[in-house]
Amino acid sequence: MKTYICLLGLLLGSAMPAYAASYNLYIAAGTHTINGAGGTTINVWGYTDNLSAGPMVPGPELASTENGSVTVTVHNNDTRPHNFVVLGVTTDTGSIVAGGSKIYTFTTPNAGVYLYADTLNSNVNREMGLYGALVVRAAGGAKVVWTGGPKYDFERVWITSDMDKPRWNDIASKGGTVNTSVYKPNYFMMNGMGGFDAMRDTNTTLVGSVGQYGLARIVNAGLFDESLHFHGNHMQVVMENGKRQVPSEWTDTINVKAGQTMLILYQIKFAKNVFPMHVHTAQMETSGGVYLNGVATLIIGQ
Ligand SMILES: [Cu+2]
Repeated sequence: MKTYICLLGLLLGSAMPAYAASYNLYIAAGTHTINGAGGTTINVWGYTDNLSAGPMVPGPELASTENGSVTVTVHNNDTRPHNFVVLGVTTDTGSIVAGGSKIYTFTTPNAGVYLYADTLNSNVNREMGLYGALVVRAAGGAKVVWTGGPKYDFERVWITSDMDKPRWNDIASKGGTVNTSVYKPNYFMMNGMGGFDAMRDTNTTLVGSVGQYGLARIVNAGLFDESLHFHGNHMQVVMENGKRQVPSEWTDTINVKAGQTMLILYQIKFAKNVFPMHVHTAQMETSGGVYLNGVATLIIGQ
């Protein structure tokens, strides 16, 4: 559940109000299903904002604006210790005991996108599904990447991830000790979905008219680097790990390293055309060994 309070806007009628966002996140154990051929149901741990629902993989999107203030109360309803860290933003890496809760308050930095995750347990907790995105938008609702920065017409958040079901999820969910020196993921996800769903999901596909700019806020929550290839046009990297890229680079393939973030601007070039956006590592295009049910989505020119 989230609530927004426009502090300065209410008090002063300011044109540039500072927003305060407040969230409750619950950590729970449960299952996550990947649909389509090769898909399966995996034991996961995740954050959710719905106490009566199971874990969400990825966790709920947190949103703020430049220099906004965010309060996140994290309730650990699991039987193991967990934590909540916004990478590059918050510094408290201490654990929240089972059954306990902790309040995190922070000011959001540059507009962009940030990974939040459980950093405990040698990456096992993150791999199990404890991750999500913090989106920081420009002040005042402007469709610019940051105040005074490049414009966009529409935006998507893409969270990529991977899971090693037999060696990590099956073991950790049953209380066993994962041998973290062996990681051979067999499920690769785009916004928690296999590619077959992600190529149809209207919150994931990049859809626009010729000339429009789509902003993709990309978070690699997985443990493998993602080499993402965009067909149909070149694009510009405008931010990497919260750092603005000026002048930005034109490319058709980007490498988003494990745990890192990137913002790209892609201009729709062709009407009535469909192009793929996919990971360039064949193995990572799969779920349960089935090709194209991995990290993939579509770019659609209307
Ligand atoms: Cu390609």
